Amino acid sequence: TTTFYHEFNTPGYKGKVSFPTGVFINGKFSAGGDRTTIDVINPTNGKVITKVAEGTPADVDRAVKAAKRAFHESWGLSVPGAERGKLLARLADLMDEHFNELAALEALDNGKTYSWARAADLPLSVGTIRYYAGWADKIHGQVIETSEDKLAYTRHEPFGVVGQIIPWNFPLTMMSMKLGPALATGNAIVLKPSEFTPLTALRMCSLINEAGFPPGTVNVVVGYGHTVGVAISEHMLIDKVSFTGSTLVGRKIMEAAAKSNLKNVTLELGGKSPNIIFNDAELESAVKWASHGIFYNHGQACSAGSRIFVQSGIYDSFLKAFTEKALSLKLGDPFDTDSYQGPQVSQAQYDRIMDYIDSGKKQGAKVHVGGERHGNEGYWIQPTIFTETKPEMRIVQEEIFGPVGVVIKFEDEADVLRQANDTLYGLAAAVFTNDITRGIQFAHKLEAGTVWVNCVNHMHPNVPFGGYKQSGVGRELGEYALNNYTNVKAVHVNLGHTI
Ligand code: TXE
Repeated sequence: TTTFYHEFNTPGYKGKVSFPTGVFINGKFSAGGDRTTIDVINPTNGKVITKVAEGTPADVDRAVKAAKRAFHESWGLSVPGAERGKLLARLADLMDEHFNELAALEALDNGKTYSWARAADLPLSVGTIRYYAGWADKIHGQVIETSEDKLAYTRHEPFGVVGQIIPWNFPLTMMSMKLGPALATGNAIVLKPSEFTPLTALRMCSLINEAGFPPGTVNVVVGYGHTVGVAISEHMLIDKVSFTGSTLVGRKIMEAAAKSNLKNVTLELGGKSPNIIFNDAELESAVKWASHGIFYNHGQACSAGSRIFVQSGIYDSFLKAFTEKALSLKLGDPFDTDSYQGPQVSQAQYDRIMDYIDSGKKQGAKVHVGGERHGNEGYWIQPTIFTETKPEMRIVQEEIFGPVGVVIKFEDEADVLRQANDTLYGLAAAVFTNDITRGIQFAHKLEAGTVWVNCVNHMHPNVPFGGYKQSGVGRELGEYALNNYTNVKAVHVNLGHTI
C-alpha cells in the first residue's frame, strides 16, 4: 500500500511524520480496488505532496461487510457503553499526544494556517471526541406509562453500519463530529474523506487502531464523490448516511437514499449567513468579529458571515475600520507564524471564487477592497469586500465559500430582518447590538439553526449545529447529534392483559 512520509521543518513545527495511506478496511491498509492513486496537492504551490490509494465502489462494499461483521461480532450493543466511552477517550488522548502533528498535516493538506489549526481545528476535534466519550454510557430510552397490565419502554439502538461523507474545509473536525456520536451510540462506520484533504483522516486510522477499537468498527475509503461517495449513498446495507458538503450534492445523497433503501439521512450543507450590525454595536469589536466571520479559514466555512448588514448611522465608520482590518490581514505561507490567511484549498475552489468576483464586477457591484489574486503561485485570493450590491446579484444570493463578503447598508429592524431572511439557506446568523432585548428578539426571528449575539463562528462540542431551510437536515454536536445515530425501538410487555 501507499505510505506518506514528510519532514516538517517550519517555524511552528519540526518533525518527521510517516503513516500508511491505503484504503483502511477491517483495521488494515491496502491498495484500492483498481490499484490507482489520488494526487494530494499542496495548495500553496499546486505541487503533489503525496499519492494516496484511490478507493472504489468495490472497496466500499468490502468496508460495509467488514463494518457489518464488526457491528454484530465485536461492537454495537455487545460492547457496553462504558467500554465504548473508554475507547473514545483513549482516541482523544492519542489525538492530544499528536496534537501538533495533526495540526501540521491539516495545514499542509488544506492550506489553513498552522496557528489556526492549533487554535481552532484541533481543540474542537479532540473536544468533540472526548465529549462523546462521555455520552457513550448515558444513552437510554424511556419507560412510558400506559396501564398497569403493560410495561412499555424504548431503547435507543444503533443503526448498524453508517456511511459518512465529509468535505475538505475542516477535515479533522468534520471527521470528529461524525465519528464521535456514531461510535458513542455503537454504530460501525464507513467514512469517505474529501479527495482533496485525506491526510488527517488517514493518520487517524492508525490512531483508531492504537486506541484499540475492534477491526472494522471504523473503515475509511478515500475516493471521489462520483464513485465512492455514490457507492456509500446507494449501498443497500448502509442504514444511515451523514453528509457535510454542498447543497447540490446533499440533494443527490437524499435522492440516492430514496432510490436505494430509504436510508436515514443527515445533511449539513451550505449557507449565506447574515451578520447584522446595529448603530449601537461596539464598533471595534463588531469589526473584529465581522472580519473573523467572513475571512476566517479563508471564507471556507459553511457558517461564514458573508452578508454583512450595517445600520446607516454606523455604516461609514464601520466600513472604514472594516477596510483597514481587511487590508491588515497577512496573507502568506500557512506555516509562517504571522500568517492569517493561506491559499484556498484547490484550483477548482480558486476558479469558482474568482468567477464569483467577476460576476460581482459584471453585475455592477463595487469592489471596495481586494478582488484579485494574491501572489503568482498557489491559490491565494485577496480578502475582498463588495459594496453597492443589489439583492438579486449572485454574490448576494449564492455561497461563494471564499474570502469575499458583501457589505449592505440598512435603515431599520423590519428592513434588515426581511433582507437577512431572504435566502434559501438558514445555517447561521449573527447580531451585534448593545441592546440585549433586541439581540434576543432578533435571535428568535432569524431563520437560522445558529444565531450568535455579539460574536460569530463560535462552535462548541456541547452545542448543536445545523441548518434551517436548504442548509440541512438534522443537528450535529451536542446531545442532539445522538439522535442522528439511533433508532428508537418501542417494546410492549404484556403483564396480564388479554384480548
Ligand atoms: O463540495 P462537494 P465541493 C460548498 C461550497 C463549495 C461548494 C463546492 O459552496 O464552494 O460546496 O465544493 C463528496 N455523492 N461546500 O465541490 O462536492 C466529495 O467527494 C456522494 C460547503 O468540494 O459537496 C466530498 O467528500 N458524495 C461545505 C464531499 O462530497 C459526493 C463544505 C463534499 O464535496 C458526490 C464543502 C456524490 N455525487 C463545500 N459528489 C460545508 N457545508 O461546509 C461529491 N461528493
